Amino acid sequence: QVKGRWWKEATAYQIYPRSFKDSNGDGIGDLNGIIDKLDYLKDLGIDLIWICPMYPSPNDDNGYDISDYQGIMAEFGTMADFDRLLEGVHQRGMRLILDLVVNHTSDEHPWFLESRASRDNPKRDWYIWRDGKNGAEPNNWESIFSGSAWKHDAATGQYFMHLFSSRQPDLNWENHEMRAAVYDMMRWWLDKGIDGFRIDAIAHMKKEPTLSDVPNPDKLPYAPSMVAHLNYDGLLDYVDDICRNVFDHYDIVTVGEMNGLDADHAEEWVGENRGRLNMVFQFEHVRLWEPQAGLRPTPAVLRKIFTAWQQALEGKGWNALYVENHDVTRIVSRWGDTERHWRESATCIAAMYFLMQGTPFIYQGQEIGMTNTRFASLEDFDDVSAHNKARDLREQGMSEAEIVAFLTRTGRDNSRTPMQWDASPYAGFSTHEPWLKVNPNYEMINVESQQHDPHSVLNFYRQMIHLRKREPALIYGRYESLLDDHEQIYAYGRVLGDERLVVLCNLSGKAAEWDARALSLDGATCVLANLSEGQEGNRLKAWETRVYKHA
Ligand code: TEU
Ligand code: CA
Repeated sequence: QVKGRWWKEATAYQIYPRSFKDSNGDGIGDLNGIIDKLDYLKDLGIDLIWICPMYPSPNDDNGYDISDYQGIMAEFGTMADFDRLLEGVHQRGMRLILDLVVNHTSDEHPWFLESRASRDNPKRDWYIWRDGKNGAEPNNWESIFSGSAWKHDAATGQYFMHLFSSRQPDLNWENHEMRAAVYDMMRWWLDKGIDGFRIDAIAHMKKEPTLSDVPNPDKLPYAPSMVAHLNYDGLLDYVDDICRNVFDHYDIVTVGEMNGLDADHAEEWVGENRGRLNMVFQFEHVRLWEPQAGLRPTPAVLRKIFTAWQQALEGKGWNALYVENHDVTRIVSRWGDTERHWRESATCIAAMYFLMQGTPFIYQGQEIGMTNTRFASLEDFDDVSAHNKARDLREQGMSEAEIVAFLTRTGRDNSRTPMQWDASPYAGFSTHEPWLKVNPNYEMINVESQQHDPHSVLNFYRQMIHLRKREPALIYGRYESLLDDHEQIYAYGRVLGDERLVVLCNLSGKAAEWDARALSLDGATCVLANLSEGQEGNRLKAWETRVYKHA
């Protein structure tokens, strides 16, 4: 058993650089802004930082369309700034991982410019080019960002594949020269001394080899195509090749963004005896909330998913724990209650996911309970996928107001509004109007106002992080699901030797009781709570959470 690895004990923090902190007053977050906030992160208890892409990019998808893998986006700074950032992180005893986006590049990447130049260009096969079929696209696949997954290129008369935006052509992982170039790039960053990678969209790298049409029972213009490229058969061969050529030669941490994986197959990806990735961001709890449903998941649903992952990897592999990132709406708006129990629900959900076995990730702003924002019109949205979706919905006959309402509920821009540092104009993020509007609630929800309030969401996170650092059972202990049939309370234990901690979360707006015969806290001490009163007997108030220790 590989125990005691630094990344298992770490608490991780995700930075969306465009929205974190602007240091030079142009309304755009940057690397020097991150450097300015390293002490804040250290003080919070963060050990590991993941920064979303900060490479040169035309910003069709805010940096996830990379035009130079070995540079820094001019708006974010220079390579010298990056080197200072890395040094600043290491000086403080923290680590830094970067976003590795190799399912696709930007259409402005030199590789693609060459590839599109002519049919016989040596890099033609680095991307996925096909002839059209009967005057239309090569197949009926829908892009993840709406519309066709193919774009016609007039210069050579063929189509190229793009599973995301049309400015993000997919790399052809069947091509070994392309792989070798990508591996050189990975080594270049690792040799610079970064501590690992979060691997973007890894689930989509392998495509169904014949690129045939997918079933389209609803006769849509383009058919949902996940069956042909989400965790498709053979994907693990690509992963093995990356590991053998690059990852195996470094002492790093790797986290794959792995939609389409369930607990039953988790070990294949992160089983310690398989030697592949260290962790994956699984999607089962995130996909629960599909726009259409919009319903808060019950404890039973969450318990089922999380318990399956906890049990599948016990003693075999390691979980990445998260409830927010830059692709999903804010968790307190999604699962909590921002109207009546904002603080309580933000902290209750926090304790629920954070104290399981795995490395917890916090997305910027989550630690102060940032919420979804308001959008007055389509112009308030930045995200390319939101605009593509709007186009589709308009074609389906939806009104502008309905589209805005739909995107307000579901849009990724909700989690990309500038970080709320204080109550000054633009929330202390910048002195200039930011690239995306600040959430109007910044005067109420911000770091400064929570810093010295012992009951704030921020201080709950800080206490929770430090509790986890103190209690080995919260890191290495076995997870046990408790109160299995409870309709309001999600409860679990963490057991290591003689130590036992119990996490209780009332995920509802009503008081909840449990049967003391099913779970007794006799002799246990409360070590973390989100309400100062309460703590009486077998009863939790609305959205109350308490953590107990038996010793
Ligand atoms: O997201 C990709 C992603 O979430 C897919 O893997 C997922 O299967 C799909 O969205 C299901 O709805 C990453 C980044 O996190 C995101 O910000 C980028 O826009 C995207 O890749 C393209 O690079
Ligand atoms: Ca700036």
